[in-house]
Amino acid sequence: MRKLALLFLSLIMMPISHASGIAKVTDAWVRLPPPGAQIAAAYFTIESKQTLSLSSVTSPAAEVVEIHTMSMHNGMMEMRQLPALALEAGKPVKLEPGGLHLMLINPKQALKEGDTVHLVLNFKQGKRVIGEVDVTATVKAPAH
Ligand SMILES: [Cu+2]
Repeated sequence: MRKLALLFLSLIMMPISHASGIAKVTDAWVRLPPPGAQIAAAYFTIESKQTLSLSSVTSPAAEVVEIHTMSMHNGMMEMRQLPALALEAGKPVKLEPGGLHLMLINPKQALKEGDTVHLVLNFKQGKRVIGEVDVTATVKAPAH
């Protein structure tokens, strides 16, 4: 019983980490939106050594950031918001055009090619907040 209490104590006293040790994010970019667009999509590859979930994302560059998925519905591509993005230990997840993406809603400034957009990724394990990871994404025109 005492051992269990100690274990619990050490778990709740674990500091919230700002290190990138929680998850590795690579190739972060934002698709250059058409002029006047009120949304922009962001993509990256994310991998975590532990099973956890990307529970929310914020950015100083946009009013709201949502996690979206795309799927075919009655022959039409549809976007749907996900409450969280589940990550399995050691399995990279790719956010890419036509699939999973972050949706930046109401960008605070018009985005130009080469701009950098700061994203803060918040992670949870079950209901427990485990920390955040800062990501810098570069605005790029889609390569066709
Ligand atoms: Cu979307």
